[in-house]
Amino acid sequence: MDDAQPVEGPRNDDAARRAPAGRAALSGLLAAAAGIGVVELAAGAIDAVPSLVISVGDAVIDSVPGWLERAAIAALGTNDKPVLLASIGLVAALLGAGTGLLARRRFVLGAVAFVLITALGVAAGLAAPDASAVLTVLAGVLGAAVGVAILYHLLAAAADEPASDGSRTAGRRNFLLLAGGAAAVAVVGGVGSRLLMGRERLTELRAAIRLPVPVRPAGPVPAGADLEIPGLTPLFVPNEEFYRIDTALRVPTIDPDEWQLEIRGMVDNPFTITYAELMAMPQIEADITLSCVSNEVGGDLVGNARWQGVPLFRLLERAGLQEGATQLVGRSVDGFTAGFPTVTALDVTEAMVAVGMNGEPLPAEHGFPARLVVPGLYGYVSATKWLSAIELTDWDVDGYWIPRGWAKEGPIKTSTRIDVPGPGRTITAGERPIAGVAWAPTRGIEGVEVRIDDGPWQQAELAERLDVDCWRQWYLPWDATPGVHVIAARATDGLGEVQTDERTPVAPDGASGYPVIEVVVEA
Ligand SMILES: Nc1nc2c(c(=O)[nH]1)N[C@H]1C(S)=C(S)[C@@H](COP(=O)(O)O)O[C@H]1N2
Ligand SMILES: [Mo]
Repeated sequence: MDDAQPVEGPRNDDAARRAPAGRAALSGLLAAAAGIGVVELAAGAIDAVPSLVISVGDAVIDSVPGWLERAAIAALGTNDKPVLLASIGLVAALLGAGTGLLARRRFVLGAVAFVLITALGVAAGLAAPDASAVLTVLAGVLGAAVGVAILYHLLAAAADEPASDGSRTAGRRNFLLLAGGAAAVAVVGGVGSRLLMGRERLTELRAAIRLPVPVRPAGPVPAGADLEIPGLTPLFVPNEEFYRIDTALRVPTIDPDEWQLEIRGMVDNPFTITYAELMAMPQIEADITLSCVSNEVGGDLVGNARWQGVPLFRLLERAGLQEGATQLVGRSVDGFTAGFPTVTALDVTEAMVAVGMNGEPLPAEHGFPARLVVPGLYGYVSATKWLSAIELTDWDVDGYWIPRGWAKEGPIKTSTRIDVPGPGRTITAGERPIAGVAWAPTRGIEGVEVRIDDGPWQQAELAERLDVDCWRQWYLPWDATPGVHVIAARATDGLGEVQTDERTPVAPDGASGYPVIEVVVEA
């Protein structure tokens, strides 16, 4: 600092105004980033402090109209979460920069704006399940204090930059040092919170679990049930590749020793069951294809897995259903709900509270420690992850997606998908199989027909049947001739119903129509 010109910094608004606008905006942005970093770190370290970034994201998801949420899932698929979080980061950066510019004019104004924006984040955080109000407010205060302090010193340093003797000044050096420090706080906070937020802990918790031997194991997989054609989706989709759809920006981290499942509502004997008790109950295994109602014709929001768990009807038996308990509503720790007819849980004996997926405890993303899996129903009405309660109600209660424009009932439509020829759909002429998967859970697949160009519908070869609840691979040998070909496929379910050619969009109850692809065959 120059001895001859003591700088008073932004306490003196004139001095603050001397900070160049670009520097002021950058100061605000960095102050915001550091403030967020501090709060996120607190959120990572303390369970009762929610991530404010994620809470704001949750608030956006909750308040966005149903059509927009649907459009986002349609456009972004499983990238919806990263895109939302990046947008929040961008808005925070812009707000921070604006705060910096405001503070340059009058520091108090900038400081007040900073505090108000933090307060909005805190307000969103207070809505999070298990948020401690006191700790969340304290974290917000801490973040705002750090941010405002950094803003103050950065502006002071920026204002001090042009040196009277034209040399690189202490101000510039201070600014760079402080800016680097603020950026470091932001990065450490962001990365640290990610690490602390339970990834490792969950891995440990899951590793400690041994799935009990099921009393009713799934049968052996018959030879020929998986055709193993290159490019064809495997019969069982590995857990890491299984599609994921949910409204949870932060995967709930649940300690199974603290987890409980409540069975309540219109039942004679409401009860609560612990994870250990659930694991001690007789379990079944079942191969079930799960599909999202947002799956477009030909889309990949569908997967098949071997699930393990306790049949729902056993739990309902113990609870004692009351007259009029026509709906079973699954409730998640994160507030998500999904409801379906109680009779389905009674009739479909594979409907279960699942604890295992493909021989492992449920992965965190797929509902650890327990979720519902109901063959034949789209996930949005049935497959509640991170399950906390099973509520028996009448039909008037609506699950999460119903008021957002989706049908009250969601049976999975008979569908097929062409996987081969694969991505790009360009192949060379010769013997090339056409292959795919078809599913109609609870009804099964009896046939798949393929049509090439204007030819007749031809019966495809079906893989061995594994179970009516899971998809079936199919293929048709094809002598591909050079040119552009149009290939269509349609399935017939176990009741003899041919998949409809009537095209409907995914909303409100699932896409219909059969897939038609274009293949370029090169000589
Ligand atoms: N808690 C919770 N469970 C949920 C959802 C959700 O948003 N939250 N989404 C449902 C939907 S729409 C689908 S399609 C399935 C997807 O399950 P998966 O992610 O394991 O494939 O989960 C269902 N269970
Ligand atoms: Mo879904």
